[in-house]
Amino acid sequence: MKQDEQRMSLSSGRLRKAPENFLDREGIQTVKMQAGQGRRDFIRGAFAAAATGLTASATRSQGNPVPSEGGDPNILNLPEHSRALGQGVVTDGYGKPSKYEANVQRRQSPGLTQTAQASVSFSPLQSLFGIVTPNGLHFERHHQGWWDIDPSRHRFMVNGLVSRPQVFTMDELMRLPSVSRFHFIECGANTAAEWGNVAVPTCQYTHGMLSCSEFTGVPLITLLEIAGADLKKGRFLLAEGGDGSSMTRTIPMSLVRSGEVLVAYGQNGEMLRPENGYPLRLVVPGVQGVSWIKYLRRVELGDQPWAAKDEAIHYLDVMPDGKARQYANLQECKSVVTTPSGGQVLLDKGFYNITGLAWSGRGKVRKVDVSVDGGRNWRTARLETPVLSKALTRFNLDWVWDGKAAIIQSRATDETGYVQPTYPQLRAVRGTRSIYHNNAIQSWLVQDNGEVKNVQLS
Ligand SMILES: Nc1nc2c(c(=O)[nH]1)N[C@H]1C(S)=C(S)[C@@H](COP(=O)(O)O)O[C@H]1N2
Ligand SMILES: [Mo]
Repeated sequence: MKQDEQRMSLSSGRLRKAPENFLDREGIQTVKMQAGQGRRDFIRGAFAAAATGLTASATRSQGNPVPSEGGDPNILNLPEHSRALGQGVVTDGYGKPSKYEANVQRRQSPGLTQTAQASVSFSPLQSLFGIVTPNGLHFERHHQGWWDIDPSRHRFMVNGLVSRPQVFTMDELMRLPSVSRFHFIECGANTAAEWGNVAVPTCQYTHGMLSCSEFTGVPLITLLEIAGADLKKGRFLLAEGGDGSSMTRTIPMSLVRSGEVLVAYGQNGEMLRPENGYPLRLVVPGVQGVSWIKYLRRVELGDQPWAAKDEAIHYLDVMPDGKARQYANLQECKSVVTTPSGGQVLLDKGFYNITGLAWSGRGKVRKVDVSVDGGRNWRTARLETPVLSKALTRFNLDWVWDGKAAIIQSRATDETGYVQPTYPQLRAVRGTRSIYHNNAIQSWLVQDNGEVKNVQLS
């Protein structure tokens, strides 16, 4: 109540949205010229170069857009759309976003990879609402490029420790009883660039290897049962993709037996997009993205982990003692404030809605605390419904910005009681040489001029 009154009495602050078109052609040119330097410097330099134009043009002017005399021409002069005939139905058989939203795009981080086929594009988290990622903005991670595979020719095989090896067509799979569930997918390398230091400017690039969809498909356990799987001896499953990357991953049967792992064809009410594995992908809730095999063509049931190339020598956690940890698959509890976030500009003092996303590979998010003073004081954010297991959870918190520098952080706790660590806490356990599984608390510095910067507190 008190907060609501406060909200009404204060004017609402305006926000310059994130720099969705952050890297213009010129910025990318500069980036290429800097490519001689070390990789991390290279990436950091790339963003710095691209950011120059941005900060210079940031203004805090403009008051209320309604002139004090004469009224608002946007109200007084009837616009064309109120006077003339609009466009007919099916102008576009498959609708697109408004042209005014053209800058909301998934984007590739300049200098991160040598080719566009073995690369990543990041979801524009700062521009999204709720918990669902629109299919066209789902992040992408390909090891050998993507394909649009003819579903009538796609086959899915189940073999190994089964008494009746099976080959399914898409038609056969889609006739079986299906389930639909919301889950996040996060690449194990999300936030990787930030392990040592601040590296990239916006939450699209720090946290955008993250998406959440309603997936539809058949529980893998159903297909194993059809194949007469030996569920006593069969303790590990190999999942294999059909693209040239020969992406193969070991999935523990404990995850499969619970019925959570899906052989999915649907994503947010339609078929998977080609970039996301059309016509078939594995959904492994709570587990890092690499195990969500796309273009899924085979699973084999076995009695031990396979030590495939993408688990024996890649996707390892380098620990402080120099040893590499294998099979750390779970995405621990994590959160990020998406507004205000890096690259945005607060144009006035006043009310702001702090909003962000929280998730845990172990189940539901129980609580999100938000600090605006770098972690000294915390307030509990509102969790918006639905709060689902192993799905993104949206949180919101009222905030009145007084125009002074502020450091905004979010700290999530999941239903197991696990609390998201600070960078010092994470580094104490994991060191600084890792790539994967960085779930540290993110800090955004709101400067007194309103510009928001990515920072790390030691
Ligand atoms: N067949 C195949 N499956 C794959 C990959 C791939 O390159 N080929 N990349 C993996 C990785 S590392 C991630 S993070 C996710 C990314 O899924 P997305 O592209 O739908 O976001 O797919 C995984 N499954
Ligand atoms: Mo990944």
